Amino acid sequence: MDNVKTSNKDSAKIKIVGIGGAGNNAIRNIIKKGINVLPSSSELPMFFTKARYEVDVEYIAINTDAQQLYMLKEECDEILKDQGKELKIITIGKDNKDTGFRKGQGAGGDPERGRKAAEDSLDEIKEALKDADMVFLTAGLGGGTGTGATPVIAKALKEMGILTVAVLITPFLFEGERILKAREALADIQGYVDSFMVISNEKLKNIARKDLTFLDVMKMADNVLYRAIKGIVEVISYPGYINLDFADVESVLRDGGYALIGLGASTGENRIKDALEKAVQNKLLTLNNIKGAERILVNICGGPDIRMEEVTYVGEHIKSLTNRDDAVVYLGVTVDPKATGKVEVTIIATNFSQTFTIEDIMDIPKNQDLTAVKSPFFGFSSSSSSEELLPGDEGLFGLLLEEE
Ligand SMILES: Nc1nc2c(ncn2[C@@H]2O[C@H](COP(=O)(O)OP(=O)(O)OP(=O)(O)O)[C@@H](O)[C@H]2O)c(=O)[nH]1
Ligand SMILES: [Mg+2]
Repeated sequence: MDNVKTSNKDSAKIKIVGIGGAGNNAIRNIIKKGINVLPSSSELPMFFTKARYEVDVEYIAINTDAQQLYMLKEECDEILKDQGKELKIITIGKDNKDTGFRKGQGAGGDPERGRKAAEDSLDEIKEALKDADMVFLTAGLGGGTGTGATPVIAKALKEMGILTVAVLITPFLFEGERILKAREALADIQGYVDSFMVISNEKLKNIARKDLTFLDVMKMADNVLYRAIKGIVEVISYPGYINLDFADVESVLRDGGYALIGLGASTGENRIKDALEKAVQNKLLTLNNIKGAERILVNICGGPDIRMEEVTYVGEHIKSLTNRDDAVVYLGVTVDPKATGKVEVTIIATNFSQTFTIEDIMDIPKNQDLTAVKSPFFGFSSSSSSEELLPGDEGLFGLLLEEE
């Protein structure tokens, strides 16, 4: 912990970057659903106004596919204009006779083209990211653009010393050899970013209710991704009784390696116990257990009726769940005046003592033949996961799961 670099400012610039088709969809979903960086002052009790931490969130979409980017920009700018913002888009790459790459026309499932495109546009990408305090990189691995470009961008961010967290989606098993490409890219990315989280389409498919459609499952993945990023950004920005700020979050995420984010919400008599349990055993992310984690950030968000004993309960239990005496816990409490009756627990756990294999992280069964299916042009329409379909949080954390 001694050499963890932290910032001592009262504001932070966070950039959320979506790379390739799935990454661009993720950006759309985040912008549509929104992140609460600033609750309006009138909603807050007086004493919170002092604890406010300024967070500026900027959205950037990167793709080789220019048409997807223009459509996305039009849609997102309509929503962002109320906040006085717009989506920044970067079409990467330049014409290349050797690889057959044409600027603006996509990478056709070839990670090599995606990689080259990012390298050809690296100056523009770095220019767009250089003033960030923290960057989220999000992409679906398995295609050409996200798979090839994300490692290049992650490497550049490491060289710039910017705190970087990757939130990655990995393919369904039936996508065959795309999994092999995803595995390779994940191994690279993990060497460059501070922390990374993986949302496995395959895992979601396995735990989802059996009557769900293909698109429903992808939307679940997109919503988990949304909740993970929203969880981290809101912990930093939302004012609290016990306030966690950027430096705390940075201490947990800097050089954190595999990161688990858990989210749990509950109401009723046993709400705190229930919410904590759900957050710790987050079925939606791979490796759902905080055992072995050295650094943990926990934020409890409740209504004004949140009880002292509830906060104490979380504080007392969380460390024992890691099974480590040296675990460091950062505990925050925020109060949302509109959330009476409800508690939400957000957990980010990093620096696990055990080493995880890429197969563990991606949920790939042992002895699986992954080369059988050739799917270089396995296509997803760019708006496939854009509409609201799920009934809010319940949909994400309950109704859609087989066992709940
Ligand atoms: N959950 C979810 N997964 C997606 C979505 N779109 C694609 N994926 C997954 O992400 C992987 C990569 O797909 P894309 O993001 O479309 O690929 P790309 O990076 O644009 O690559 P090229 O189109 O070849 O340049 C796929 O194999 C799918 O497993 C989406 O909207 N939601
Ligand atoms: Mg694409």
